[in-house]
Amino acid sequence: ALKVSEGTRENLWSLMNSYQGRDSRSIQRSIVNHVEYTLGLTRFNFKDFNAYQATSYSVRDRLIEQLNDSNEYFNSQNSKRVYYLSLEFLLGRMLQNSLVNIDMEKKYKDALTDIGFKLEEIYEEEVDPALGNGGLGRLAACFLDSMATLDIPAMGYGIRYDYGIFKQQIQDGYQVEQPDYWLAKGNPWEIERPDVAYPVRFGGTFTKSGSGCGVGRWEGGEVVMAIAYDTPVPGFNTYNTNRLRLWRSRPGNEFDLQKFNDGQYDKSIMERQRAEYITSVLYPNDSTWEGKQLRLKQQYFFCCATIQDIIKRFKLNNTNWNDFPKLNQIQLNDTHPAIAAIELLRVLLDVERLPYDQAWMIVTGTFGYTNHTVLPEALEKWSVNMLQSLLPRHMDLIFFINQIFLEEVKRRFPGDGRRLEVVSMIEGWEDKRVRMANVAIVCSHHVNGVAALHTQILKASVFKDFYEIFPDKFLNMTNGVTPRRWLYCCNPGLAQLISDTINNDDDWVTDMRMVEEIAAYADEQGFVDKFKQVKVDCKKQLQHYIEKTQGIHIRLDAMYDVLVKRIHEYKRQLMDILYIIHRYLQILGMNEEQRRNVVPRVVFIGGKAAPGYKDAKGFIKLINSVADRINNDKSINDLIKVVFFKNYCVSNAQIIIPAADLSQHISTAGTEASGTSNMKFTMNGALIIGTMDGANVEIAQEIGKENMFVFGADVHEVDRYRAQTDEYRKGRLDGRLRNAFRAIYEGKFGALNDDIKGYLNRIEAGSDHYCLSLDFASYVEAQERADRTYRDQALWNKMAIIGIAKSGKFSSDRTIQEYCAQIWKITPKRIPNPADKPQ
Ligand code: BZD
Repeated sequence: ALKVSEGTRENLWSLMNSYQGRDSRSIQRSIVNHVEYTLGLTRFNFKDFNAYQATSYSVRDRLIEQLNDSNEYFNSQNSKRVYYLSLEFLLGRMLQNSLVNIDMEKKYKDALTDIGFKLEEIYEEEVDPALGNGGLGRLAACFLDSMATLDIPAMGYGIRYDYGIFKQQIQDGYQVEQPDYWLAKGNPWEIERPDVAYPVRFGGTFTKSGSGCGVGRWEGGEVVMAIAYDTPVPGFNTYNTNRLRLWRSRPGNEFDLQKFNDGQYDKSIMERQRAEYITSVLYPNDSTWEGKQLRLKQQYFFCCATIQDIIKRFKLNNTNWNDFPKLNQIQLNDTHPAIAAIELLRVLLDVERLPYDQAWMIVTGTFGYTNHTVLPEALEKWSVNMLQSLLPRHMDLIFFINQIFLEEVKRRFPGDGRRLEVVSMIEGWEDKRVRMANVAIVCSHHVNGVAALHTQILKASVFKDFYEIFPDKFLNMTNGVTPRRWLYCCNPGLAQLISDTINNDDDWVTDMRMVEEIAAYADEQGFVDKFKQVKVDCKKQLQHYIEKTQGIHIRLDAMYDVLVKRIHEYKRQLMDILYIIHRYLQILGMNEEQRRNVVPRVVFIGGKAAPGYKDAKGFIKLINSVADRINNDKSINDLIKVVFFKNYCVSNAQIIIPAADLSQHISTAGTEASGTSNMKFTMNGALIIGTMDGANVEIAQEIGKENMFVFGADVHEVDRYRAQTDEYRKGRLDGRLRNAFRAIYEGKFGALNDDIKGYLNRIEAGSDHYCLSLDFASYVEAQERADRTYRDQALWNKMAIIGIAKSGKFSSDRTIQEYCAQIWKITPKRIPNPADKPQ
């Protein structure tokens, strides 16, 4: 490696000074340079898309310098690091967020205007990198932003999928999935690192020497390479820039010369292509578990490369393995990367040859596990046979640690056979499966839920037997969202109003609790008027977006009622659309006078259904059928408009969330682990109609229940209702619900899809796991409260303003501070900004 003297350093530094220039001319020069020399175009003629590319490269140059300086600094200090392992990072577009975080948005805007481009239009050229399904992936992205902003030496690790979450089209009311080949036009944000590559083995055989867990030798099988692609993650108002490292699979280096010589050239090439499949596609399932072999390969592939990378970095400065947990904290975003813990154990035992007890201490001192769901059908359980054939040593080690663990449980809970059965990492007798949650819990020093209620449920039921064994392991880390993307970037009008009002520049952007000050203005006419104007502007922007993308004209003077999230039975989009049917039937029965009293609503329902999830797809069809009928019914004079919001994703969430008046978070109590869009909507001045589920409970605590439209059964009532018989529930079917069903059966909303009909029939027969009938009456009542409140605009706006003011808790900065203090035991490390150095 090149070691440079201080003098050479100065010289090298000054060579790159041009990139540091923050004046318009320097910005323009770097953009035009990239047009000519990176893109190979002429600077005299390039389109918006090329301007987007060149601008991104120009911003990336700055980020790379910051990234390298940060990394060098942390290495020189042998800093403790946090590694966030996730199979999903739902980043959303990067250009605006990067510019805002390095405080150059205005400068780039002016520089571009000068050479004939509009920054806002250039933003629209960026593809939305969508390497995640929903909340879990987006949470990982918010955490990256907060960790960088809070000066935490951290890295994200994941997979660079060729295909992100599918694009949703609607044909004849049905969801149709289109592949999302997001890399088609290149990705200016990533840095390919062909030199950072690690081998990953699958299959083969393993032999063991010694007693106990022994020392394993794993040989043969198939070896693929993991290649690193880095994306810089700049913090807001800090020089610190972290790294997101995503792995891509490539063929192993060994080429089958024998086959080649036998004249099977094409076959040997095809085998190499198989390696590339591993990172081809993101699995589009967010709530049911599927034991696909390729998914397991993805998980191990990325964990294996990541562990090698982390160990390599550790070895730069360290030789004492006992320091490993003190210097490295690895957080598992659900169980998807849990195999990393077994991989670390394997490397420590078989490669580093540490004694078992020491290796085990290192593993359990390093990992933390975050759970994101209580739905039993979502918990990962890999077939023992599959694990054995793909990862023989890992399966062997899981059996080994399980045996030791169960012996300890036996000692502590003698005669409790039921408990042994439940906490075992292995389930079943013939068709054996590995319960990954159990593996993750035993291998981690902390296990957390993502909202207070969710953590309570983990402790009291899902992981009760573990909680009794390890009471100190379990804690709560209520989710949060980054106020940079979800307020400052997506709602500049509101951000400006906040800054102007609390008279504190943009300090609140890194200290959301400061926003509380605006509560004092909730009754002040001048402020309220400005707030109203901000909302109207956001609604205009959404109106324009809907007109452009879906060809639907919507009125501005209506309540914008929004339900956007993945489509799932537990999230109860069905209950919303059944309510809309009820509302429509009600309006049909009204006279002119009564209709004048109706609050006009535009109802937006959006979200993707997993491609194999029949019922969810049935709901989309029903929503579109209802929309079709209502929107074309001239007699109701636009009192209701229903829009199925197509292809809901991060970039259009940034348009719809600021424009919402009413925001629906209506899951059956006890099913939504947290929810995070509820936080985003609150920060943007929408009022929540919702159940006491997930983080809604804490939002109510912060902003006051009286500032939300809370309804529905709580967790205990849900339990009691579910314990009743079908007969009991059938006898109590809500009358308005029955009428809505009738209207559907009668064909008011077009020809009926058999699946959806079957679904409704089952509810009528008393099979109502998600409690639609139980909650319908109170839902209707809450909707009526929302209408009454909306008619009193002063009250409505006051509630919305208090919501914004008291939403400070839900910044992911607070969440990350809690992880740092309670799980990772790490403190911020502020890196010096070289620009501050006296020249
Ligand atoms: O995680 C979600 C929960 O449903 C939300 O309640 C919670 O707010 C967020 C963040 O904690 N879970 C997911 O989004 N889960 C997935 O996307 C997923 C993906 C692959 C496999 C299983 C689940």
